[in-house]
Amino acid sequence: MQIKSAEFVISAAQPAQFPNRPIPHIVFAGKSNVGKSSLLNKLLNRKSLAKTSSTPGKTRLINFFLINDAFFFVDLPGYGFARVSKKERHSWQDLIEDYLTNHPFVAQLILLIDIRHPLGQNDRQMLEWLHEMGYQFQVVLTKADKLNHQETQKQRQLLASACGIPLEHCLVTSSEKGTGLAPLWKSIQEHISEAAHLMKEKL
Ligand SMILES: Nc1nc2c(ncn2[C@@H]2O[C@H](COP(=O)(O)OP(=O)(O)OP(=O)(O)O)[C@@H](O)[C@H]2O)c(=O)[nH]1
Ligand SMILES: [Mg+2]
Repeated sequence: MQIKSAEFVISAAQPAQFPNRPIPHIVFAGKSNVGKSSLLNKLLNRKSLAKTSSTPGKTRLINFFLINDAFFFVDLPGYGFARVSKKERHSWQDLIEDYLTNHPFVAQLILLIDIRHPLGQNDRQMLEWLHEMGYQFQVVLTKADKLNHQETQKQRQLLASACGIPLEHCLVTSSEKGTGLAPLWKSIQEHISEAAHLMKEKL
């Protein structure tokens, strides 16, 4: 995909701030520090459009980026971040749940999982919820540069099976090296086209 423009639109702290323009949303979700903001930047070939940090919990609001004036990339706060108060965690979980449950233009959710680790409890909950809701989602394993080829294959198999998805639906990426981006873009583009088509029919 050729990126002609990519701009930050808003950090939403409440549902009233979610953009309501009828164009597809591609959502990046996953554990805190898994590499959501980094992958989003890498896909857009922008160094620091989304803020990244080695300290978990960098993204605390729902950040919307408008791409090519045609679709949104949505950077969610990571789950499982321990160093915030229960109250703050609940408020942002409510915000995410509200967004994912009620927003009519979410075309695809990209669920990021660190390739080095087994699924966490939060990942399992998210997967269960996605299956239950019949959500369109794509699993992406991150930080593949940290493993060798053999370990990568092994982890991919284990994690695809733990997620209950076929191996070929479990993509492997590294934002550090810029690998695995083409198949991910292909998947994103398919969902954008499909969603844009459905939206046109509804309008
Ligand atoms: N080696 C390696 N490090 C990565 C990769 N992707 C991200 N990181 C590092 O992981 C850390 C977290 O990255 P972020 O992109 O900020 O993670 P996030 O999921 O947005 O985190 P929160 O906003 O806290 O939920 C940073 O130090 C990144 O440089 C990758 O592919 N390889
Ligand atoms: Mg982030």
